[in-house]
Amino acid sequence: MALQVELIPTGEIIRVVHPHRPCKLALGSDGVRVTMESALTARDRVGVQDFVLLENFTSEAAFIENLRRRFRENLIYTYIGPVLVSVNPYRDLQIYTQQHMERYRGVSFYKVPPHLFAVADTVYRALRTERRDQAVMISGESGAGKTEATKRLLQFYAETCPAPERGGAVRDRLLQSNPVLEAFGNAKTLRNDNSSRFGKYMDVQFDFKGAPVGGHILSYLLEKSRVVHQNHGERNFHVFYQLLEGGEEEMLRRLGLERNPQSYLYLVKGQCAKVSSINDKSDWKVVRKALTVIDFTEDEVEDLLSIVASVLHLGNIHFAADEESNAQVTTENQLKYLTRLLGVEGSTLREALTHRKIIAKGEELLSPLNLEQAAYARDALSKAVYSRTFTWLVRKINRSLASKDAESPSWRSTTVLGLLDIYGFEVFQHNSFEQFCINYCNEKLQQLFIELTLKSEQEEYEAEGIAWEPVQYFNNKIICDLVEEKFKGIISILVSPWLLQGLRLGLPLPTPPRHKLADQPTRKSLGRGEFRLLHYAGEVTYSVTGFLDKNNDLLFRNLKETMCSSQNPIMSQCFDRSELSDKKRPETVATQFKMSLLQLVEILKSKEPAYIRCIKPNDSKQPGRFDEVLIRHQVKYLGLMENLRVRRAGFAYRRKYEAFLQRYKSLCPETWPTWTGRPQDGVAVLIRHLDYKPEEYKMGRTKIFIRFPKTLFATEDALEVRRQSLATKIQASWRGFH
Ligand code: AOV
Ligand code: MG
Repeated sequence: MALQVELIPTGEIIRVVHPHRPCKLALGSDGVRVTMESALTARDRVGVQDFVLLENFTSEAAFIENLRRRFRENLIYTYIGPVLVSVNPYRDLQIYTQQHMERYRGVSFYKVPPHLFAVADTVYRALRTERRDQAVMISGESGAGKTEATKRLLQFYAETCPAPERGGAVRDRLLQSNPVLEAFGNAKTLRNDNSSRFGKYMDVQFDFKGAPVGGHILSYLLEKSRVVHQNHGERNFHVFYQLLEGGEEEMLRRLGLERNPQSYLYLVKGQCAKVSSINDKSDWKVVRKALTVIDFTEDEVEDLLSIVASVLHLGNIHFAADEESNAQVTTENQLKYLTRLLGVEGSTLREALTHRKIIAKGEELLSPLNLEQAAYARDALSKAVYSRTFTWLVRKINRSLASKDAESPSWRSTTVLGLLDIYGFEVFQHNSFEQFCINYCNEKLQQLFIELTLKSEQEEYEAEGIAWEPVQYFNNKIICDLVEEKFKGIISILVSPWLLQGLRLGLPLPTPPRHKLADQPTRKSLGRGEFRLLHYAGEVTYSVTGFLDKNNDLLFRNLKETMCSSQNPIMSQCFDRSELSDKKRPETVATQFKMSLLQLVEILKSKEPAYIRCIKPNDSKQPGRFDEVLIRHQVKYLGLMENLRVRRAGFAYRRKYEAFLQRYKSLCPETWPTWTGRPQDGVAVLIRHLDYKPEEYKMGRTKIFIRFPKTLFATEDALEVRRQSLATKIQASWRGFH
């Protein structure tokens, strides 16, 4: 067989990479005299599967190189201790099959290569054995793979957990809630063809036997401005395109819709109704089936789609100015459909779209709107209708997911496993209120990650009686404070009168103090009406145009009244009359968001955390491309190097005495084949036999801590040698036998 070698000069040494058995050769100075030094292990080819085992753990270059090697071999998962780092492969690697689930199910984390399912299984087993609630926090920027990971986790639990005694349908409902929520809450953006435009936290409830018996979803701030406007290259929410592409003729006729998305103003602003990676028609089939699984009756489906269609009709409502410059509706056909689909009086809706009702001194006054105001009112209505329907949808799904045993005593014995999948950090050319909220949310979760990982490491060292060496960590609390602090924070000043004044004049907001951050893009000077935040993940310049409107989220009173009178059962649940009599000024969007995030943080803190840190390998959504600059930036801002330093804090490796002994006991005659004493004493005997030096390790209360990777590697190599010699002996005895 011809030997193919690839020569990579690295200083004095030339590496010869054999496709099957890599080996390292030293080149002599007097010609081609080569001496084989030693066989390279798989480590040189595919990197280490836990970053804590990197020789040079403080080197970012070594970190990236390890990621690169693994990515090249399609190994997208690597650990930092218990934290899973995942690089989006942008291709189907066939690594989530039934066989993979079997392989990882019930198997110790460290016995199998890193995988999402290993985390899934570890979390599940902790939930069962310790009976503590768990939370898997998945983070990373837009397009890094959070939503995919969440879906795979759910799939793992649905397929590997035992079936509940009754209410087995809950597994299907858990899975099927996804396509529905994605249809209504995801959209194509420039960063991701299936970008989540809402935050999602999902609890899966398990009974005492470990069977999934229910679920509950919390959703966070849907980006509703997308309903009426999309930037170039982006789309509206998937459901609109799905309905037009996949809906039956008969249904579209009832809804008064045409198939072509180009007919709808709300669908063409981004000029990319068609996306090559998306099949709206087949996605629609999935969504339609899923609606049935999550308990939608035919009538409810019809009511829901009537609302989706109404939004499209609303977008096509045109106005013309009469001689007094007051807006008049000119699109009678649209109005006719709206009247029918929403179940409202035509004249009421017409009046509400063109007038504003003001109540002064107990008297109702109707003030006509000009063209601009009418368009504003129409868009505000579309946004309100859509976003409230989304909230309704989440409630409806929650009713379907609710454990049917909720009233029974066994309910109290359930444990929950939370999955957090939010919208990732994003920066566009133009960043507005939506990006401000999304990035603030990411900032908050990053802070939680820092707090919790540091805390748990510290606690482990203390529990094991090992001295803790403090590690410097970048703390982004300063940015969270800047956004959310009472009175002084940006969210508070968004409702302050002086700011209103400032924004109208286009004055910039105060810029926060600079702090150490990852590679910053070139700074451009701030324009009028702009402010800049130095987020943990990079610098973002926000434009304040529209900030206040979006924050105040105003819907004129007569539009609310009209919707309260709707005969569409979903609409009438979305618009409640009590809202009309409420005198109190409603909380602004950002304030509500802040409160819901604070609650989310409390929920997460009350559970045992697990982390998945997703990395996006390139900006072109392509497989196989490892864009080093982009990746280095993410490694930096996700705090992965610091995470690694904290994890190492002096020790590369730690393992429970039982597990360590079990793995290596064959290397010492005194512990092989069985050790009957305390595992800790067995480990002491074993490492004495292996000649560990005192500075190489420490014995904690339940675990051995090993300082350098090379100590562990030497032990691993010894194990490999023993295995091979054993295999040779077995072969020889077989030969003898024959
Ligand atoms: P995100 O949730 O992190 O972005 P997604 O999970 O939607 O990102 O991933 C974006 C796309 O990358 C997916 O649609 C897949 O095509 C691909 N992808 C991600 N993970 C994998 C994987 N493990 N294997 C194969 N392909 C994958 V955002 O919601 O925009 O923050 O807001
Ligand atoms: Mg997502």
